[in-house]
Amino acid sequence: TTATKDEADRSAAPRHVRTLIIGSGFAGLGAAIKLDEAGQGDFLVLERGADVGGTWRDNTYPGAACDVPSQLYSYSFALNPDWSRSFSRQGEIQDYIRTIAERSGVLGRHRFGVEVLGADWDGDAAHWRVQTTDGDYTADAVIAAVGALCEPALPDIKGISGFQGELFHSSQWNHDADLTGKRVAIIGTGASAIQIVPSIAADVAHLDVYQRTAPWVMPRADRRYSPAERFAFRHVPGFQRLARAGVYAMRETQVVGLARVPALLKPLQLAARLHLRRGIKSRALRTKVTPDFTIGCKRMLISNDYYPALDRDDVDVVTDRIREVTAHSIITEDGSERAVDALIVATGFHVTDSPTFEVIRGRSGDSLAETWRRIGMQAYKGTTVAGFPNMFFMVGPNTGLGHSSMVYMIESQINYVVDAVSTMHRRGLATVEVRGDVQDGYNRDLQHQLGPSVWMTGGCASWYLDSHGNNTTLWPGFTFDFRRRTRRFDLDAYHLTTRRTGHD
Ligand code: N01
Repeated sequence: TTATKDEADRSAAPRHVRTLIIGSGFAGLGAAIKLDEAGQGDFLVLERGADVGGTWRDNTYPGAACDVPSQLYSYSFALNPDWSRSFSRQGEIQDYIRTIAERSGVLGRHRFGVEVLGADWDGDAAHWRVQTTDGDYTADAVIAAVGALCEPALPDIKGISGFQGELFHSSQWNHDADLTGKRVAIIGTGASAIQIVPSIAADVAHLDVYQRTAPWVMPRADRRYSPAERFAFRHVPGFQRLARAGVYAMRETQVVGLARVPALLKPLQLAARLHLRRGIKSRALRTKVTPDFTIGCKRMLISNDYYPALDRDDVDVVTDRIREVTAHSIITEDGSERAVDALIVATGFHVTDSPTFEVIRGRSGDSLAETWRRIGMQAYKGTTVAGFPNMFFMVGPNTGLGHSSMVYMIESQINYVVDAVSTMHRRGLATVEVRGDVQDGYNRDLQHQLGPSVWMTGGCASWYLDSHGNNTTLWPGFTFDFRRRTRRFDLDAYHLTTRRTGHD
């Protein structure tokens, strides 16, 4: 019966909503809550997972925790006085998101387990046609809140598909796989790997860490909050907002070193070297894991237990390039072979080449991926793209941060998008499409600002850069500047048509 009903649903006429939100992580959920508050409650959230939370629902690997202080890692409209630590762990963040979702009253307008297969702009009807595993929808506006770090990038290594042991990506941890007493290999030394390594090192028989590029690692100022602090967060008016403001201000000062004057990063690099020296006794190992680029060029990592874990006798750092994976081993370029029972690939995500970009087709019929291959991955205010009317991208190009909380950027984008949807409704606008010249100017200015930044000059290759060599992921300035620019939907940057006359 269920199958018949599903088939009937899929063949039925498309269901129409004013706003369709794709994804229910911090961005999609926040947009839903704020649309509702703005009286724009005619929306539906499609989420391919079984719950809200996005990256925090998916990344359940051992040791998963946030490297942004807890005080900054919540919506400003829903502070969490109950954080137990200064840097929260995955479970606590996921619980927070779920609690907010339940409290908000928007869960009834969520459809879980529904994957979006494609979205096409229908110019005649002035709406999006969205194909999903639950049949077709049409929507006046689409908010694509699909996340930037959600499509696992699997390494293209000879023989890996024939590996006979456990094999999984860090963001798809197999909790049924018991690693106790096994020979384990992990490929990658990014933010995910450096949390996994110390969490499993003591349990496995042997751990090989395959490092292609050594990361810079700083101390992690993580601690449990005292009962007095927790009392104050909950009961002393303004105390938590003050704590949040303090952490925010400290983080913002890093922008000056990262983006404006990379030379100012020298003391930070010195501190990281001291941290390395304290964490690893063996000089040879220290040399092996000393980075060869300026700190900050790639994401700066924080950990107190990564270096001591690498220093264990039963952990090896392998820097020779991997030549081949066989059924039960890894062979490196120098010809040595290491037995492996379980292989963890902590190799990151498709950020600038997400498969989602292939299935969104705009006014000309070109996909977002084709458009971005041609002009580079760019948007206006990280949110709208010329040729894609009434489509709003959350965590779009150049909204990422190297220093502070993405939740702040997400909330800024939410202001902008909710104002856009409200404005369209109030003014009877059928379409809003950012002007190409405005988008060009905005991005020229961004790349100009990014030019001297450590992300461009620091001597590293990173997922911050696209295939054109441009930094298309990071916001180069202060986050309050982004907040200021996204406070209002700026109609004059857009081509508009109205429902009544066809033109405005
Ligand atoms: O992924 P990454 P991640 N052969 O892309 C290596 C966020 N995050 O999942 O540096 C061999 O950073 C690659 O090597 P190289 C955070 O924004 C946040 O760790 O490219 N190695 C690198 O070492 C972060 O930046 C938290 O030379 C290969 C690693 O794999 C983002 O997620 C926690 C390879 C990939 O590192 C991604 O982090 C965790 C290959 N073929 C993650 N391909 C917080 O705490 C890749 N590598 C908030």
